[in-house]
Amino acid sequence: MENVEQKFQSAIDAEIKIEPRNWMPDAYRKTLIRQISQHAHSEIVGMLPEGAWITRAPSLKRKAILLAKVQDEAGHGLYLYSAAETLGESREQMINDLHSGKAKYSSIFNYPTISWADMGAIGWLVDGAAILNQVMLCRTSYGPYARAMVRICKEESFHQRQGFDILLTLANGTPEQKAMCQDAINRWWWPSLMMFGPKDSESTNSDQSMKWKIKRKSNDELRQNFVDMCVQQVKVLGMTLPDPDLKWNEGKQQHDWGEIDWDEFWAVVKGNGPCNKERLDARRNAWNKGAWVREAAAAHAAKQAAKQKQQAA
Ligand code: FAQ
Repeated sequence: MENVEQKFQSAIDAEIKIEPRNWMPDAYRKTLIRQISQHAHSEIVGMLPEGAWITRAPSLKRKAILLAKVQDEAGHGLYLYSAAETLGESREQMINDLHSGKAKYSSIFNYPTISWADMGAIGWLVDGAAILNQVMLCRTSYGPYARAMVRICKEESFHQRQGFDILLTLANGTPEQKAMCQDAINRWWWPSLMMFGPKDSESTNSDQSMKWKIKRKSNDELRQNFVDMCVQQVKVLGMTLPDPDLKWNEGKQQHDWGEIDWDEFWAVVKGNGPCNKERLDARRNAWNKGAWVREAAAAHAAKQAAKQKQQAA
């Protein structure tokens, strides 16, 4: 057994991708199922905050763009569920775990979207944070996950650009539009920083995930990259980030910044955020309302299979 584990680790160290039929330690499989399914759930639940604005987009062009973006998120969820299925987990089980509240999804999607500017802030900040994390995942050690991430990242970068474009338009608009833009940045900034997970010192999974090259950068490292990137971009908008402690540290060649409200983070992760209940209710309702579609598809597939059997006989 030790020998197989050594061989597995050597393959990882040599940057050889692990594929579904390769031997892998149980804990590696479990970690991947946990992370990939949480990631899939985040994409699906993540459609809800923006979906609420499709009918209220300010122009046909903005509506078409937002519609396409939300559809992309559904596609990302589907690639990711498929990647997790290659590890032996059924989609039904994953979806049951989401609906029962057992499985997690990203904390960020438990915040409300109260103005059109929130569509811009989600695109710029939430997709921006997601990209930083996901670019690293294009090189993750499990083949199907890495390959799914390549396509997802291409689409996410379009998402980020469309969000920035919404904010830039508002930033160059009337005083009310400018205020809306700043308000959205103020509300989404800290929750976006929380997307990267707990501090490294409190991250239970990071050490092992880094050894297995599932993760290539730590939560804090990615969060720092994100802060440094946003400080530059917010200047283009002529807006500010809501952190009085944010300043350039010449010695470290990076920005220092304030403390995240970790009590808020854990409350949201544990199901007590502003919209946790609403989000899960929406997903459960959608699942129940779609029962007839699943039944019709299964009945059609069974009929086709019977027809083919009859023709072959
Ligand atoms: N929210 O030990 P760690 C998107 C949990 S996709 C909720 O550091 P790990 C696209 C964590 O699961 C956004 N829970 O965990 C989009 C663990 O609990 P567990 C999603 C969180 O796995 C944009 C515990 O805390 N992206 O946005 C969060 O090593 C716009 C301890 O944490 C991904 O899922 C959180 N923020 O690192 C869609 C990327 N942070 O499972 C629509 C893939 C941590 O042991 C609109 N995932 N937890 O019970 C990852 O890279 C990692 O899983 C991390 C967490 C970095 C999220």
